[in-house]
Amino acid sequence: MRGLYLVTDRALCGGRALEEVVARAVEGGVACVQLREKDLSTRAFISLAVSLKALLAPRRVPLIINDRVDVALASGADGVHVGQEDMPCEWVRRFMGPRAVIGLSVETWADVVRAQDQDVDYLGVSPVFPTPTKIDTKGAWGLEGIQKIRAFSRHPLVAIGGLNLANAAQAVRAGADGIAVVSAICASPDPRSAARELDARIQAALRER
Ligand code: TZP
Ligand code: MG
Repeated sequence: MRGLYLVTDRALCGGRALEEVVARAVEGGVACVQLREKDLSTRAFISLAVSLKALLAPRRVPLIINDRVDVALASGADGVHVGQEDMPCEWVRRFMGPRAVIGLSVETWADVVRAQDQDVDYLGVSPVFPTPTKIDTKGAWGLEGIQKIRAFSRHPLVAIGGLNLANAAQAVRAGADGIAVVSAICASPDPRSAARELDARIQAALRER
């Protein structure tokens, strides 16, 4: 997981269709999309996932589903992102198969240590900074947290939480391989330009390392 990673939030898209915002974001350089839905019915969740998969597959952008292995399997998504209270990653791997992309959020140092023996494709460093987009968090890692995890972990790191144009490059320099954003793209009046500007900073910082 390298580059710019979009995590969706339909409420932040305002009146715009999620597919529209995602399509523009991908034009701007988003390399991976996670569909995150907390209140949709299973049927509507699958339907939205199928629609995003059809949009993303021809563009070779992977679709990751937040939490829900059933929705990922039903929609042909490329992977699943789980948190510490969700299905254990061993089970996600068993259901999704060896080629699926599995992401795991780490919120504490104990999570990071445990993840070292887990068969996941990246760690979501969550959250880097406090953010109104997700408030049920256990504090924030800060840039020092990314550095500390980078020095220890064998996994690629995707940083998330309060990241934007002003701090994305700093998170990469601290050791993040990917930068995940919600509001910086979903709430932008111009998701394509927002993605393009973010991606330019991220790619420049990745090249410097
Ligand atoms: N997980 C940790 S922080 C977060 C998620 C889903 C929300 C990040 O949102 P934003 O708007 O990019 O700060
Ligand atoms: Mg979760």
